[in-house]
Amino acid sequence: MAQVKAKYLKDYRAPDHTITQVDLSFVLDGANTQVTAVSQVRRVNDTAKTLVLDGESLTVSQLLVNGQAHEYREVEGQLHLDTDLASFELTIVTQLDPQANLALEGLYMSDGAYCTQCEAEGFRRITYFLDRPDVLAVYSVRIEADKAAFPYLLSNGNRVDSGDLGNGRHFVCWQDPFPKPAYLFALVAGDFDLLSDSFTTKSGREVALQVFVDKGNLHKAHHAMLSLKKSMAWDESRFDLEYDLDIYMIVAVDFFNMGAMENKGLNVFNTKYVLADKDSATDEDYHGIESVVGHEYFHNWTGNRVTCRDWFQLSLKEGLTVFRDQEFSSDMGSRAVNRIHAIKVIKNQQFAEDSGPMAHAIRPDSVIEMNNFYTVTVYNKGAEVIRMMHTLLGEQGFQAGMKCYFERHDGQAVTCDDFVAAMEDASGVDLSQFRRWYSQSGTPELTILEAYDADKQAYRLTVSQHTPATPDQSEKLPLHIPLDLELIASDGRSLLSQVFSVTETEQELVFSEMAERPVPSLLQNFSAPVRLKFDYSVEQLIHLMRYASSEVAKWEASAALFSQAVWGNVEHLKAQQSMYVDPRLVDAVKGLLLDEALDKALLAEVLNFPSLNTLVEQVGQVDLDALAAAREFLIEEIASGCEDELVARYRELASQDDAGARALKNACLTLLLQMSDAHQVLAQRQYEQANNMTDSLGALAALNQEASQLRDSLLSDFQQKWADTPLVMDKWLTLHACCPGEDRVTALRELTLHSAFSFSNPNRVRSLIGAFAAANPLSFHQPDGSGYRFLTEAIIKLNTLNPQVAARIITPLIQFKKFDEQRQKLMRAALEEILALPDLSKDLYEKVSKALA
Ligand code: B3K
Ligand code: ZN
Repeated sequence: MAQVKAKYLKDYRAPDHTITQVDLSFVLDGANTQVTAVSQVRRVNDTAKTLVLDGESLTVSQLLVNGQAHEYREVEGQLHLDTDLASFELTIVTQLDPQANLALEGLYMSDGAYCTQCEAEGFRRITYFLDRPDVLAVYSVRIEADKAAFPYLLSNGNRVDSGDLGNGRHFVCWQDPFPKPAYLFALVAGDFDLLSDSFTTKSGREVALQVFVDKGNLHKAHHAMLSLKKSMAWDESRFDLEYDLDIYMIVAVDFFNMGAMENKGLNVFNTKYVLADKDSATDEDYHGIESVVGHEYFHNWTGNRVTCRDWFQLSLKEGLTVFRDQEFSSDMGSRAVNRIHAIKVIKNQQFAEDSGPMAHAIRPDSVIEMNNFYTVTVYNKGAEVIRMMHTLLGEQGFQAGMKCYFERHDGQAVTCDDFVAAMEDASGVDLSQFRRWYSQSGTPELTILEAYDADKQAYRLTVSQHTPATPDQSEKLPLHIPLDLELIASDGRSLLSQVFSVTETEQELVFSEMAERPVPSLLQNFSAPVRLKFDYSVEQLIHLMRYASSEVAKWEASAALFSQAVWGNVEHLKAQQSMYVDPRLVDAVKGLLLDEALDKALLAEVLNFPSLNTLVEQVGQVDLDALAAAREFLIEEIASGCEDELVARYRELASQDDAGARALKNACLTLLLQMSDAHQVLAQRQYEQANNMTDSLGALAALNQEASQLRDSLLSDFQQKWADTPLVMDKWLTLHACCPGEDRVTALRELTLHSAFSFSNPNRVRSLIGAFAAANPLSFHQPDGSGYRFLTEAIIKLNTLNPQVAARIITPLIQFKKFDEQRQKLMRAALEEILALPDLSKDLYEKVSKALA
């Protein structure tokens, strides 16, 4: 493969030239699309003699400097142009073929519409440019295309002109008054259904809101529109941030590499995060739409108005914006349940990333392919780092920090350090040690020991922190860890609730006047993204489930109780002893099922016992087969111990029409079906009577835990019903991908030929192949290696088709260190095969070479 070089944060240099204004003109004409870019270039480094522009897969047909032809060289995918002018106008005309662009980066076609994706470095596939986020220019855009096929021609900012050109062609001109980096540029041309609305900002400005969807889908756009209006209102009330243009557009496209993109004034979305009605979308889909619409909207301030100096600073906008979208969801719905979902992402996925070959800090030090760093670490751990600052500063201090950040940096491209400095200066809280969270990778372990001195009535916690070395970094320093804890008396009274700052390698917390040994609720609300090591007894955990003030702490206690019991049985299996379930555990679950006052969505979270992936994440090395057996045994025992209560609760919930009730009902159903086939009839009835997708899919998912005739027949009924709705067929593909069974791969290979599947659409690939590798660990890790083979074949195909998607779905294959020797050998062999590909993409090269290093 071609030489690949890593880029380093330490090598950052301000640009020699900048571009202040660019006028783009697109003549959209299938394979012969022409782009003219007229840039006003200014030299910022007086000694610079060469302008170096980025470009990829472009054909230049003309290049002028101040209207005169000028010499240039193409050097390793860049364009070099010698000049010592202090400022000049640069005109470049390029040709490109959007139809041939299957990587879905730059200008490409999605189902007959033109659209763009420029973040991180896609603009260089549109024209030669200073494609770096610290070059901010004012854009004007003219788009010309066939009028019948492309009645809507959209770009950033405000529409300033339009007209007919004869020959059935027309044009539209756009102007974006806000200077922006190239990654926020967008263009869309196509024929859509349009949902229009408006929002009046708090200062009284009227903003036109438009959601564009594929023809025939207008009725599915309302939830996205409602979510947008809620987001706009929320950002005003909670963050005092108002929208700044006269129009906000969202376009939903079917071919998209990720969830959505925050281009200034013109968001492009994956249909998955726009389209919903209750027949075809689950409650979870509705929630996902609200959160992604919010996320992209919130970027308008955290990302667009203030952007990143360089891509190493990605968490500046992503961590902060995830934090903001999480807060939005929590203010709109259940704070506890939202927090639990966020915690699960960290514990299941981020901890896995941090203990694998791709471990990196939330501000990475080196990058080969930037697209590989849109990770759970940068996004979700990044959001936890922001949340910790929020915890340390409080809402008021944090908001003062935000205000200071915008006052200092509006219109600039800045660093994570600039953000922390604003927080620090506005609040007076010293964050110097805290900054290490930005540069240090790996998951800290927080070990806590307790001691009680009855004579002195003193309770002591000894807290120590240690971050294991990661492949990218051997030395680790102590971090500033906010430790939120509650002490609870034996009668359930809360004795103390407080956030402590842990800053030393080891430190002690002593609590006096403790008449008895309290039960500690540690790391409440997951106050830091660390692994907590505390040797809880069964009684202590049950006490927390009953009395902890925080609902999240109750859930944490239940999950810990369950995990401990599973690991206990894994030991029994190893010692060839029979497995065992503590009756107190069954009683605790029964107690929760009988507690009508408990929030239903929260109880559903408790009953969705830790998944195999969650459990795998808790240890360094795993015997997957023993773990799966122990987990299944425990669930079956709990379910049979609570069978009557589960059935009663299920029946009572059947007629209730709210998301919490549906979540709990489906959790009960899943447990009942795992316990016995006799309950299949409940699932069948639920499927047949369902008037919404959450109920239909809940029934299918519960049945999908085991092969059965009923499962097969309902799945084929589902397929017939939804054959014409790709987003629902994705759910069908995922059900197939996640069904257990030794010969899953044969069935899945056949499904890759099914008309519902296509390698060129990322949603289809993620739903079938991605879901199989990430969410069906037992089939993926079949000892014969068939799961690895299947994934590898798909990756080899995607390497040339869509490298970004290939590099995303490879994740479970590079995290092989936890598995036994035989499996590791097979996984490594698969990776060797990929590494040897003659045309290996940078995206895959970076991940595979690190995994094999
Ligand atoms: N900023 C985009 C992600 C771009 C991914 C590029 N590979 C979406 C978001 O985080 O809002
Ligand atoms: Zn984002």
